[in-house]
Amino acid sequence: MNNKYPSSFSSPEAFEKAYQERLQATYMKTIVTSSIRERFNVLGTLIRERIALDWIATEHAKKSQNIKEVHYFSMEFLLGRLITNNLQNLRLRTIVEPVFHKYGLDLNEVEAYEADPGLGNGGLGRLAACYLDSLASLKMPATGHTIRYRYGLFRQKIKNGYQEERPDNWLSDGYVWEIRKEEEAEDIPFFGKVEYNGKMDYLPDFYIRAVPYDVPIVGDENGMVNVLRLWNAEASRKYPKVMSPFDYERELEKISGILYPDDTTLDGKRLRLMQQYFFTSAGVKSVLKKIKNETGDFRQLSEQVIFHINDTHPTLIIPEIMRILLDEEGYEWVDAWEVTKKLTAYTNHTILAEALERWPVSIFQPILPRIYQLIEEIDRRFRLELLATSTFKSKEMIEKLAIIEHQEIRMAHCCVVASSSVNGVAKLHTEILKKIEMADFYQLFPEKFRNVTNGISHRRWLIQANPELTGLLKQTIGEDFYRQPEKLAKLLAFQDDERVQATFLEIKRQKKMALAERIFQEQGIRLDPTSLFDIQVKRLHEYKRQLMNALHLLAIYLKLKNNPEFRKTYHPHTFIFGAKAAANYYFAKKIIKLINTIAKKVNQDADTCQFLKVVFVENYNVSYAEVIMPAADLSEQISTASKEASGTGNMKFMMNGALTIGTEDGANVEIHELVGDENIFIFGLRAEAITKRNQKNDYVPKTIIDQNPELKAVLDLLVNGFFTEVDQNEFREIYDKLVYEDPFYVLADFESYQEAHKRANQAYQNPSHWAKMALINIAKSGIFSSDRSVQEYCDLIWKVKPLAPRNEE
Ligand code: NBG
Repeated sequence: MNNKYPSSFSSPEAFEKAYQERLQATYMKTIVTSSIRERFNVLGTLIRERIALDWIATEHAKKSQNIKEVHYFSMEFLLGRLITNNLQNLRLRTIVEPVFHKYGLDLNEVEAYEADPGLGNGGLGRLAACYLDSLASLKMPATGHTIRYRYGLFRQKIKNGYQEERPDNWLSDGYVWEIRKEEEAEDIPFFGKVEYNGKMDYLPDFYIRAVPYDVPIVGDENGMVNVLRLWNAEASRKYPKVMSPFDYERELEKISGILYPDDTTLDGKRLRLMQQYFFTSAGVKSVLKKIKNETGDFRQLSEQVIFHINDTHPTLIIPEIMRILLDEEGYEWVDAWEVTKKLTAYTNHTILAEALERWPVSIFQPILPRIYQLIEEIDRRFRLELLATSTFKSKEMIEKLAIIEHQEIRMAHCCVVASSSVNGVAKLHTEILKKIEMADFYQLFPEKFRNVTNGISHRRWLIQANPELTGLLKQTIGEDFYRQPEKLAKLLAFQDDERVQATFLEIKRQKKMALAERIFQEQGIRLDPTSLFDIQVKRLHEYKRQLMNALHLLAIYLKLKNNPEFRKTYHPHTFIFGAKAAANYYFAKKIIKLINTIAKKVNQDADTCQFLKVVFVENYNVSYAEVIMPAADLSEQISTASKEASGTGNMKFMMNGALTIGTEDGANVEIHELVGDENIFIFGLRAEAITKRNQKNDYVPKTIIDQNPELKAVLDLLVNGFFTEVDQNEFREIYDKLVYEDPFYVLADFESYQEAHKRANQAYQNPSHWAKMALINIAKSGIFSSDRSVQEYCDLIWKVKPLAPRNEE
């Protein structure tokens, strides 16, 4: 098969020729005179052409093997750049790099030109991207579905310490990887009414055309190419009768306009719901249509496809399958329901009440009248089922579990009732779902519940982001961990090896210098790479407690100022934060302002700045994370126990040899179990204690302040004019919330957090011991590869098998 690939990458010479010719033909430029943009676009195009044959062969193999495929639906895919991934997985770097060298060009610079598609907010979207990567690398047939948002998550600017949001126009120069598939477009209906004419006739007010753009997801040197399908909203050929062309155009623009519009307003809510139906309906229709075309009927549907519901946003898959089977295929309800149950699986990613979706019927019904009827019927039948049980038949219980109640549709309930599987994303999170949040459902459907702990692509987060560490690992334990990340465990045998320890520390220093250089270039702040890099990067949210981190470093600052003895014991620290706050999350934005205000004050203090620096990096995103993860000594994972479902940043840091300072929350619990007490800094209240306190409702933060003068002094700084830069009341709301409410137990955990930091500070002063701890963390991190998670999904939930090798077809 290989000899049929385009010759462009057969050797460096062939590449040079193809590259030269293509630059000439496309841009009328030579390699030397071309711009970085032109170099990137042509390189990307040649790589895409190189992918083409594998892509076609994968499609063919899926069809001829008639193998089950996963369709992973997610409102978010935080892909990051693809060029580095593609160069790596196709092993093209050794062909391209010499040619770039020959012309004195920097391949990294060209890779960095690629826009980082921010089609997601944080962990949930990045997880989906890692899962696509692993699915392709494990040769599992899979397609991702999402929306082709014209604007991804905003670009963050920090102005005078405040966050400002700028549009992320990632498509402005086109997207070299995507292929428009006009032929597979679907019309999606909205509004209108349902009439009964012997059968249900839905007469929508208008249609929006969903046109797929397919992005290839390339497996690790295995010939596999899966697809991420981005659905784009366009004008339907069926023109609306009830709407002016201008209004229609506006509707269209909004549907694939922006990620997560402000849903605190009615308009935002409506739009969000339309987006959800838009891509789920388009995806389900196109998949079922293809199966019907290929096999003629739906008799084997559940052996051919599984639809994954990533958090509740794609819940409408459920009534959409029902609609197709009932209204278009003439199924009876009971049969359609049996099929739908087998076809769907749901992952829950949070227990935070505000993130659990509920739609007021008054919004939902007018937009999706037929779908609403189906949900009503699902609800009605579910209530009858409950009535027939002995445990759940009371009125209160039915109200508690029903899908529609108090004029609201609860999407999570719909998912649990319909799907064949419900899973949490880390052991603790799944236990909380089973014992607390969904305890009744667990009693009702115990067989549906399971755990799959999250994972990260070790290809992106170790091999690509940290080639230096990868090199050391390769030399020390060989290359098996590329394909079998659990083989990182072989490193345990080298934890005491002085040479390995020293090389690890040297690599860490280099990666810290690289991050320091970027921060200096972008923000003009100089950092000392011999200081301890203590890093907290993730979305800004009260439960993640960036505020506790900020208060702690203020306490350190005070001690450095007032206590000369303390200086002797304190190894210099650099505290690095990166976080975007939702545009309408006022309190989170205040915390950003606080961190920046602290940074300014502290960094300017000549008295202490050799001991303490604070940086808030601007516009933290996937590409930035690739520079940050390898540079951390200490990884801050300090959420209020029970609130962080899993976390995945914690795993990326660990795999790059950072030690965790963290609470017993999410996957930290599993990291702790693996590395043992002595290789992690655990602190704080545990989930049960937090839950108990919440139930008792007897937490009085004031009592903690009264017992801890140091904490009191720190809190006072927020309101006593200490920050001369800002109005004395700038941080009053933060102060008040902590002192009078403290809903996330920042003050309750403060002292124990300080203790954990003391232990870390001490440990860091013994470099070879620190290196040993880091090596143990790396060695134990293999289990957090998303290859392991995806294998579990395939075996336990999706029942999907890899494609056979080509020569076995
Ligand atoms: C997030 C959780 C994280 C988890 C990711 C991926 C949502 C709704 N949830 O803890 O907060 O790691 O999902 O599972 O974004």
